[in-house]
Amino acid sequence: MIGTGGMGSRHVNNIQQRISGAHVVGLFDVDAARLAALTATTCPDAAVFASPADLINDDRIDAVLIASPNDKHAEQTWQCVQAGKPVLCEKPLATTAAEAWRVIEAETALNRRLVTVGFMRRFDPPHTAVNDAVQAGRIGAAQLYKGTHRNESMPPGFPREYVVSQSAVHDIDAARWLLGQEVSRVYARGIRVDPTANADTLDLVLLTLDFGNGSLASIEVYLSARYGYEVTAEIVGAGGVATTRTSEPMLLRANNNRGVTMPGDWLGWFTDAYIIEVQAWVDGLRRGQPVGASAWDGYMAQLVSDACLTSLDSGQPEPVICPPKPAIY
Ligand code: ISE
Repeated sequence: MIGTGGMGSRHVNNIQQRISGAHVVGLFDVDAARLAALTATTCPDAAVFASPADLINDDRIDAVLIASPNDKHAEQTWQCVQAGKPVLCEKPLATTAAEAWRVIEAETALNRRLVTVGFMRRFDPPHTAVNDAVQAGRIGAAQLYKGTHRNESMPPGFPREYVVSQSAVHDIDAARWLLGQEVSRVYARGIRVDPTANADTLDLVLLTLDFGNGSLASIEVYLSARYGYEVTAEIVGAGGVATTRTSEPMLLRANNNRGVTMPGDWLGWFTDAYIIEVQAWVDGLRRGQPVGASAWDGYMAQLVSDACLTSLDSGQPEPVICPPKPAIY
């Protein structure tokens, strides 16, 4: 495990307590206190490494899960590929498409997939149910992806590009996955709603994506929705519509109110998806079959993200020039 912040420590706890077939044998983080807390409780037998490279290249490590800061992902994933170690890298694979392409070059040189990118919605039961309906032809040819992605709030100083390169990449990947198509053009617009946001940060964005077969996507990403955390996805087809649904644990009627409690972030909303994702990754590794989003998906998410950021600046639709997809993907 490289990185033991909010996401990394959730993965550590899931692996130790909920995942079968794997356990945490090595940790790296720059925060010694976080490491001490984990080795004192959840993984007392784990070795603490002085650097990501030391962990990646140690013979005791069979596979690596990366949850370090975004700007470390591409280099650490590249190091795993160079070491021949399977790796699940939390999204985004990279902060730009150019950075992600270096990982693709390393994997294609090896001529085998080692990389899974942590687009966990591909393992989220409401999303997989929509995908199953689409794949089974139950709604006819998929025409339109409609997504809403609302965060309760964003950390102070959230950089302008993160609303797309860190947040919207989930929706971009989900649209590509559920429509089964590549993006050909984007149009991105945004509004600065939160007065505490950086002057250049647009915390409510609307992305319109065109796909190669004429299908479309409309994606709202709202980083300061205030009421809670919520993600929805819908595929409109030629013969029907498939929409994600979540079953809230309890409906509360009290004080003249009737409603459900909303989680405050993705760890609460996608609790099961993170477990299903890592269990599928571990099971796939044991079968020698990588699962989930590939480095190509990680690259395409950043290529579309780059175009969306350009569109936000230009105020115009921008093309997405997709290179040939290497045969290993
Ligand atoms: C965060 O990094 C995540 O990956 C969450 O799933 C997403 O909802 C959030 O907007 C991102 O900042």
